Amino acid sequence: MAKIKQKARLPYETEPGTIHSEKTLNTLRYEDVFYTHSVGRVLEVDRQSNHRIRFTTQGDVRLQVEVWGDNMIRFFLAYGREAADFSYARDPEFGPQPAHIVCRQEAEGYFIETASLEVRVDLVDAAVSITDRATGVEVHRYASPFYARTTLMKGLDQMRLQLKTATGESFFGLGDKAWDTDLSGRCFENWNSDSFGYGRERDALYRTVPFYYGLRKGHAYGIFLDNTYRTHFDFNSNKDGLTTLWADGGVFDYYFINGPQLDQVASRYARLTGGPELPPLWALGYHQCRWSYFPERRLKEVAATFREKEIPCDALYLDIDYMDEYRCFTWDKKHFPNPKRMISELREAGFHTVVMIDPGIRVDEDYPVYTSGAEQDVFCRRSTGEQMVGPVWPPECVWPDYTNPRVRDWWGQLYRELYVDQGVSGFWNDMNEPAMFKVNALTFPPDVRHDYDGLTGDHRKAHNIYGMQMARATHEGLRKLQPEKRPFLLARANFSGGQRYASLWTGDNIASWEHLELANRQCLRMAISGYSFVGTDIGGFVDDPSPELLTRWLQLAVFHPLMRIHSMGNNTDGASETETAQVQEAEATNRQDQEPWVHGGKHTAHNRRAIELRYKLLPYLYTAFERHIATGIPVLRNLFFYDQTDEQCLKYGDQFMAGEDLLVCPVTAPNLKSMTVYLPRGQWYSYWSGKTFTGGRTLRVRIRPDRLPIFVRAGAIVPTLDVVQSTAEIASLETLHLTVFLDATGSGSLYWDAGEGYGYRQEQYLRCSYVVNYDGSTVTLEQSAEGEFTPNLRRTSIRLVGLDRAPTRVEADGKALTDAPRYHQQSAYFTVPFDFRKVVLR
Ligand code: MIG
Repeated sequence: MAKIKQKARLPYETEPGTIHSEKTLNTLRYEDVFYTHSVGRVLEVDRQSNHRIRFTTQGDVRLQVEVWGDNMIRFFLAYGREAADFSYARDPEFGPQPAHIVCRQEAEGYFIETASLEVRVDLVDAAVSITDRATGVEVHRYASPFYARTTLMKGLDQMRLQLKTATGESFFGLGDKAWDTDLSGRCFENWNSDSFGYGRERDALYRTVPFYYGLRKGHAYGIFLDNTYRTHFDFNSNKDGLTTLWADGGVFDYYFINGPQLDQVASRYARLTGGPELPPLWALGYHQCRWSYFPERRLKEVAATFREKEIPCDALYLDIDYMDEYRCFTWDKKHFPNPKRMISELREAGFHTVVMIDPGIRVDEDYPVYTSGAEQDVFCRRSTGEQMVGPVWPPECVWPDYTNPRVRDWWGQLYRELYVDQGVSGFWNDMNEPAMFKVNALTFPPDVRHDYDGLTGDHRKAHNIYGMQMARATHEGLRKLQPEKRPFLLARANFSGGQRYASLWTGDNIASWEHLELANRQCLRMAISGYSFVGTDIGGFVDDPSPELLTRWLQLAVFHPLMRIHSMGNNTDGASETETAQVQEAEATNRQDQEPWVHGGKHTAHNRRAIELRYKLLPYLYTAFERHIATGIPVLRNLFFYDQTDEQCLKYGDQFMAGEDLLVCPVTAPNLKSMTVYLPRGQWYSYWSGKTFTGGRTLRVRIRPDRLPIFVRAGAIVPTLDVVQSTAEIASLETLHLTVFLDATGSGSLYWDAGEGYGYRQEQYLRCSYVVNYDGSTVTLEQSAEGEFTPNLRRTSIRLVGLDRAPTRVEADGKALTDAPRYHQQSAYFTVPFDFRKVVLR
């Protein structure tokens, strides 16, 4: 029997019987009464400046259109007093770019034409449509006029845009969603939430990125809604051909970002909201974490075991238990009697120490952070004027209002002792949604007030940027305290643009195969949403991974820019008072250690091998990171970024490109002997065997326990280094390895610098560009260099893969090599000086 389809009430529609429109009688009383507002008929168009066009209309919603470039249009829709042109998300250094703009008015529409786009505003109701001029594809069209709603009790409570969805249109991005790669068919909410043990279905996670990609008829575009209130994105969940975006308040300030390539959308969004700084090189090494390592003896034991078992590691973390009863910026002296000595001893052994700092400040008259904060009036207040007091780790906390510049300065200075005097290398900001225990809302009540950089607002407006402003305060503080050092900050809650201040981990995940798959999906989604410096709790935070799961997770995380094992351990001592039942239950069953050696034998060997691969690939990763900063192209990209016209790429949503050239195929199920992967069009090499494959087809590959299937684009040149135990040893390496995966032509590059500090901004960097040509008999490989950094590297050991016979002669800069090249399985191996200009191989 056919299922009878019931028309579901759309989420933005009002519940019947609760509130009423303006048509209601004056003699009756209701819970609440609402009024609707629109832009209405366009009466006059005023081109205020070259790029800004203001519409005077009949309705009470104001519309302004700005051209921010030939491929970026900003729409500013405001009601009532909500009108300030202010943004936390936008990169302050970015603004409208020069564009070719022609405007004209016709009988029924006003047209704004740029080199790439035609924007039409209908005069009758101010509905907008946008067409790509080159392809003629309509990429943006209102399905109904823009709508705002106010209610007597709540004021402005909805700003809503409804767009037409094309058949087969796909949607990606939107920051942290554990859902499928393609977001179509579902409605999502953005509201930063502490999400302990979240699952695939859970909607609002720790961070908010109201930016998505649409892919329509092979044409990609992006929409960024710069609104910090709770926002909702419904991608055709009712199968009615509609995409509905709405915000619970504020200004509807959105950018249409044109492609047509996904990469172009990514890089334009990155221009708009900014990119991260180059991280210190050690931060791209392997990190070991746990809740919590203590006392000092235990931490030292972990450090020693890494070195003894020769598993590379650069950073060790201290979770909340290092503090004196959860007082941020203090030490538990019983467990850590002399932090400065301990940190410097770890440093000698090549380990950086990273410590946690939470936003909840313990209410305690004997605690200087609390007393100085209270004195300087830095803590959030409720609408009554009282301080906002609530439970987190300390049973009573107050929270700094990071939306106040004065408070950010105060906060930044608090790191002085840890960062400057004691030698802590990096920080980890947790619980900054802000998370609060004991209440279902998990956070502040809506009446809490915020400075919002002088504009003032309540928590509904500031909630989603609270964590971002904490990260900003920390980042800016660290920059001021040690201007010569690159800060390393890991933060949990965040908002669009927050990638300028911090890296992130995806929060409290679970040790399961499903979560391994989610981990990858979340990292990819964050990366294409502007955050390339991402990682997950490897092995899972809650529960214990099987040996195989931990290994597969490590193998995958080699390619996630933040590579860190973290697990919750057993923390029933001390914290139980404020813990939720869910946390207590998880703790009771979650007792195992989660270092790479815990499963012993071959498992340790596999885990070591994964981490070693990470260290070998550091030059490749670092180069990819630098390229991300320069171009906005994400370090990780779904396969369909490689070829957005190929539907198979979309189907294999978990495969991804790490950097420009490596195609990674995660193994997300146990006991696999083989699996099917997809190679997009073009020529590919197996990273491991050097065997070549023609793409545009699926491939059944054998799975080995000690590595993932990895492929390389033919023509790629991949720089690697020998394995070191920590990045501290890298400066003394003398050999760079280059693997050239031959094609008729190819290219690659290496970006390198001191790995720390800002010398690179004064020419102290090195960028080697390689070009290779192969005509079937002769290979020429040329190198050109730029920048003034002189590394310790002396030689380049080259492997040319894909030859069909052994070479007879190799010349470097006109001189024959003294050592004949070695030839093995279609690869030639030889070594040349690091600064070679041209190698010819016959
Ligand atoms: O309520 O500091 O996501 O990584 O280990 C838990 C203890 C608080 C949550 C973080 C997790 C961290 C834990 N924190």
